[in-house]
Parts: sequence; structure tokens; C-alpha cells
Amino acid sequence: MTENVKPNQPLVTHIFTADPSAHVFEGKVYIYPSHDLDHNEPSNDNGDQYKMKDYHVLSLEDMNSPCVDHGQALHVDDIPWASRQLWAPDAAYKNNTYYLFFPARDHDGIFRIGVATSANPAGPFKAEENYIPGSFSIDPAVFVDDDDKAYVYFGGLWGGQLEKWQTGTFKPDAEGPDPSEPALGPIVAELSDDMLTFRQEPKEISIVDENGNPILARDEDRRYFEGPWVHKYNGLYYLSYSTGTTHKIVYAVSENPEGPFEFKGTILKPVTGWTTHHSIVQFRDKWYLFYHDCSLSDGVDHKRSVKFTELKYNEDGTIQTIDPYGDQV
Ligand code: FUB
Repeated sequence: MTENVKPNQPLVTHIFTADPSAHVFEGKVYIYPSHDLDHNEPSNDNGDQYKMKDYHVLSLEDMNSPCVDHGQALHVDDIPWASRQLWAPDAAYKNNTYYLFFPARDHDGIFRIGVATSANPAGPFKAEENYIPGSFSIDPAVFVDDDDKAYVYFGGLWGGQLEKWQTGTFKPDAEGPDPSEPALGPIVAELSDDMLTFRQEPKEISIVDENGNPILARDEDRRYFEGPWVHKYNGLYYLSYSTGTTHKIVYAVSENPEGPFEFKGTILKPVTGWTTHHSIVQFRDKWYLFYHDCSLSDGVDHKRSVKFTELKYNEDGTIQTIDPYGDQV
């Protein structure tokens, strides 16, 4: 008998999972995670240890029910353009179709973003022949606005190759901006009606401080690193992301889905393991943060487990900071 899920505990323990993108589809919470492989090879800053080959979709009837693993939803061998490393995915629903957006390295070793479709939120998903034209880097997160416009946010530093695209073409030796210059922001592109291409050239999002000045590359407590997520609360757009080297999930707010976003604060303090990655979803009358850590593997960075906890807003719309190992909700 499978146990009911609990806040701040792994959703599943029979496989390692990471990078959870949670959505409410058909009255249930569906979680689209990465599927970490259980190997013991060394780690490096390029993320070669994240060797994932397939995706499994998870679902919850409610926040106190067993977690269902719907099995393999997509494998790298079934993606014609991809060679390896199926990293953090996301899903969206439009046109009576479920879309799985995912990054992988193409046959030249360059990260691109692909789409796969299904009639069922749990898959299996069928990949398009090619990656989205003009796509690059990692960590796609799709936000469908109230007016039905869909946006994809993406980009990640270091292994995610974002700094190699500053000129608009891939420069394998390019490095990030000087510490005194504005940090690189995540990228946004509006999606076409069929969700398979970009409607326009992707553009960089600006994240600014309370005075309207860009967050600088040296400001590692606030600058964008990877793992964007956008949700809407009380008519405002909340962009949340990982700060990478300082291991926080932080957020910034805008009146426009394409920014600029003003930095506001920390959502999640560091978890065990180097990476931190999240999503935010409303289910019935509460909001939840889905995240991962490495507690199940005793801290092995590439053997992560997806968890959730309740997320609370203050009256002024700011988000209460969560300590993943503090008082449990
Ligand atoms: O899972 C591989 C990478 O680690 C993701 O793409 C990043 O966001 C980080 O969680």
C-alpha cells in the first residue's frame, strides 16, 4: 500500500526526481520532474553528472493522498534531435492538448528546448522532429495568461550555457558579464498559437532593484542563475528563480509578463545539495511550493527528491520565506 504524501517529505522514494513543475490539470496536481539517474560518477560545474534519459509524470489526487508515478512519459531515444541530458521540464495545456517542454543537448552538444505532445496529462508524449527554432539553454517554464497568450521563460548559467548566447549565436568560450555589469536575465518568448514555435525573437528579461537599477552580476544573492517560474497573484506577475551559487529561490514582481521585474526577496532558503529548483501552484484554496533536495541520498547532488510545502503571502502581496527544515506546515 502506497503511503499518503506529507509536506517536506519526498513525494516518491522508488526513483530520484528533481526540478518539479506542478500544474492543476483535470482536478488533480500533476508534477513534471526530471528523473535523476542513480549513478556514482563524479560531479563537475558543467553538470555532467545530470545524465537524465527520460521523464516520469507524477500526480496527486489531493495534498494528502498517495503519489502516483505514471511511468515513462518520454525517453531521449524517442527524441530525434536530442542526444543526452533531459533536464528540467514543464507542461502546459492549450488547444485540447498537453505540451511537455524540455531541454536537452542536440547532436552538437548544445542545449535546446523541445516540445512533445499528448492527449493525456500523464503522457506518453510524442516529441516533435526538431527543437523549437531559435531556442537555446535550459529550464523552460511556460505560463499561459488569462488572455490565453502563452509565454516560455528559460535560461541557465554554467552547464546551462546561457552566457554563451550573449551575441545571439553560440560562442563556446564565452563567459558571463564582468561582476560590475548587469547580470544576465532569463529569456522570454511568446509562443505561437500551436505552442510549437516562438511568435517573436526571444528577449532578455531585466531584473531591477527597488530603485530601478539592474541587479549586477556580482550580486549573487539576487542575480538570476537558472530555473525560472512565473505565476500570477492578484493581477501581478511573479518571476521566481534560483540564485545558483548562493542556493536560494528568490522572486521579483512586475505588472507585465515580460518585465522588467523588481526584486522582492527570498522564497526558499538553501536546501541540501547544490541545486535548488521549484514551481508554485494554486490548488483549491491554497498555494504550494514544489521543490527538491538531496536528503534521501544523504546529499548526493544528482540524486534528488521532489517535495512540497505550503506557500503563504502577506497582506501586501510579498511571499513569506520558507525554511525547508524549520517549522513544518
Ligand atoms: O536537473 C538539471 C539542472 O539542475 C536543472 O536544469 C537546473 O535547474 C538544476 O536543477
